[in-house]
Amino acid sequence: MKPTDAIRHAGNVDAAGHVRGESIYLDDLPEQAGTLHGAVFASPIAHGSLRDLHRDAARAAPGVIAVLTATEIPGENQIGGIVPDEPLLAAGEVHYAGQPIAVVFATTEAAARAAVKLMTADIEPRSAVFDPREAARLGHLIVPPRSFRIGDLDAAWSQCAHVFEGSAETGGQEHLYIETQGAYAIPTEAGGLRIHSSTQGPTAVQRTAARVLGIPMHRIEVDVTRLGGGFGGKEDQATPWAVLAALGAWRLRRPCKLVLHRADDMRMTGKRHPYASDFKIGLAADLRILAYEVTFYQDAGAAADLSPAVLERTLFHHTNSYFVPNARATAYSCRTNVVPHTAFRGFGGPQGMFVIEAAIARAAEALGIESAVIQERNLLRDGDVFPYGQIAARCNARRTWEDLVSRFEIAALRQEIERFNASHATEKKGLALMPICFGISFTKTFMNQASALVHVYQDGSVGVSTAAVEMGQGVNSKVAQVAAHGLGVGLARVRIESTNTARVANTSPSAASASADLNGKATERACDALRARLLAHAAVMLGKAATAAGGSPAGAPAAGLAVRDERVYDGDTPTKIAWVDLVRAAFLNRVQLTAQAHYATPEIHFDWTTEKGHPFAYHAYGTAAIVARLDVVRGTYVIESALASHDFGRSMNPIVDRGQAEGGIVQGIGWMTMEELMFDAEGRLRTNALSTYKVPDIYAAPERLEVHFLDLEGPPHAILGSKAVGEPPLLYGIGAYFAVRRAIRAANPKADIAFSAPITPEKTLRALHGARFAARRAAPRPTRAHAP
Ligand code: MTE
Ligand code: LUZ
Ligand code: MOS
Repeated sequence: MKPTDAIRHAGNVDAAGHVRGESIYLDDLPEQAGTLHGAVFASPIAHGSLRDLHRDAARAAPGVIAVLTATEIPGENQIGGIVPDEPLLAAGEVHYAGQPIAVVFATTEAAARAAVKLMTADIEPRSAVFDPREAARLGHLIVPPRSFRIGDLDAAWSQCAHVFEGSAETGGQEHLYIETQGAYAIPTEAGGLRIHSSTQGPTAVQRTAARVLGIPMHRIEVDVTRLGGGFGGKEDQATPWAVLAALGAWRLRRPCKLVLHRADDMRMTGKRHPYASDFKIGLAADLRILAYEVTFYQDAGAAADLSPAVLERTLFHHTNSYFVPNARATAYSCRTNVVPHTAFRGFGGPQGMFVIEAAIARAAEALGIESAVIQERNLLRDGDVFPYGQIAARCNARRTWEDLVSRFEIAALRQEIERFNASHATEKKGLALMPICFGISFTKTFMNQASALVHVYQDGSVGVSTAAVEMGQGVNSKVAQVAAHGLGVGLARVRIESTNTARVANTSPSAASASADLNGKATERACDALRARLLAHAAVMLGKAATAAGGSPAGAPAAGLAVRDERVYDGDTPTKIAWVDLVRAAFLNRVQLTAQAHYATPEIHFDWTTEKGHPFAYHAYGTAAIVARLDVVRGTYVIESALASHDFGRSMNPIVDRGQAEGGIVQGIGWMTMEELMFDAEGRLRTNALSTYKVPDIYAAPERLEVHFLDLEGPPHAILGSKAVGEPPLLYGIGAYFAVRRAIRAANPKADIAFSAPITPEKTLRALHGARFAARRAAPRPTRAHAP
């Protein structure tokens, strides 16, 4: 059954609260009397031995209650989730500039921050590594390298008519969620703690706080109302700040709040992983890709964090939406002396996909053809096998490509660009097509579970708790829609509660674009159970069934009963029983009005010893066209248009999904074009403010941004047939790099352009007029820490 139009067009249920400024974020929580405020003292250098910490001046400063270091940790000084390699507070050694060493708690935030400025540390510097390739050479790896293989690569090269090699690199990316990291920890009775955290992963906060404090998880309740954005930056890295607040609350028995200022957030938290990669691609004479070999060097930073999982997704997506019969992908997670990098929308997928797009562009440029010819020739079809063994099913790669090309008249657009380029000397345009394919499910199978707790209150209103964290992506709207649809009531009856570990336990983070599917399916199940119980009682009320002892109706409800529009229907006929009357009567007859349900994605599995399996519930597909217009004199450019034909399945909320697609595209364009992290020679982040780190604003968004919804029947594991949409559209942004590259080559066909993103105007200018720049090199300037 399809959701009604009223439910489908609900939009974002949070919208009214947001625009009125009434939505509650962490920093809006009323503070309890006696609340202390924390500020963090961090390592000023990238690597060294911590000899001494001078905290007396800070301790004596006005308002300061305590300065806590590693020695004050009652449990384990360890926050590493996948690999136990990250202390909460540095002890003995520091491994990156910005690594927390101590936390000050004071009566006001200003006092805490002033006290931090009085602290110094004696650190004996040690040599630091900033380049992932160098780290790999030195053997500084987070985990052993992994390889995905398909076919017989070594034999395939000899069958190739064309073979091309090269390197490609992509930079990091700052999440720049509007709400910075923060938490508020409040002691509760009998040695408990309640932690309000701006986290995507409430259970990670609970588990880690318990570990660090040395107490059982049941003493800690984590509550999340909503986030002002996460984008992956709060999947794992909300945890340290929440645990520091918890440490303060635990030791000082007072409520403790810790909210990072923007500059601290930017220098102390991890970003998208920069990657350096080598590729080799082999094509048959008919341009089929026969062989592809790729090596990824992931800049993990100083600790594992989520890097091994991110690395894995790079491997899963290294062939993007192409069928490659013979491939070998090897990935190294390299330990460097920068902040540990973390999840960011796409989770390593974009880094992998950039490289095969670079390989295709290299081949196309050498062969003097459009990349699109090679791309189109190699798109996946149903029945093709991915390098990890899963068979492509319900594959819409070609469908989205063909729809894009016809709907947006790409052939005409191409001609128009050629005419423009022929008639303009100082402006050039470039077009890139960007097909995408993204696997939906956490790559760690066990993480694909969620649960829901649904109460129907005796007045007919409904409260839903799940593991899903709302961060602007609209998951609350979708879960509310599922409940309204499942119970046959209006959306206004449904309230989505905060995400709370005491109501819904053992949660996976809201991530991997899977929150609506996992939590929606759990909610659907809980509502199925409630509906069955209520309809069984309706059958009794209508004289269609008898009531068994104890108030529970005997047998299944009479077939044909349903709740629609808040009324019980018998077939197509409305009965006299309204939703509220049914609920009231069921309650008086002692029918349980609460249901809890668990959902675990069926069928998925993966064997990491063979690197084969069926890890994804399904894949999201789509194709975009990106057009860049370049000012040949200045090296500046605009992204003129971004047009996409995207497979949403049957979108359950087109307003939310369009927002996700548009936001993802712009965020992806930002990563590829203007967002550039710069570090100084000591590994300190120089771009730690909005004045130096540029993200796309409304002027940088494409002048024409159109997303077409391919309305196709969705796969069964997608909630209500509506495909996951959180991350995939970001991948379209990769096309921006290639569109600018095409425009540069239109101006200067001999331009020597590295496959190095972001392709900032500075790099563009150098590519356009490289020879002239080489002649008079500027004085040394800050470089990206990972630059080769
Ligand atoms: N959209 C908004 N507005 N804010 C966010 O923080 N995070 C993205 C995406 N869209 C994000 C967002 C990321 S990284 C993911 S994994 C998904 O939303 C998570 O939500 P979902 O699982 O409900 O799609
Ligand atoms: N997080 C995670 C993710 O732990 N596993 C994943 O597979 C994933 N994928 C995308 C985003 N976050
Ligand atoms: Mo998103 S990177 O899965 O939080």
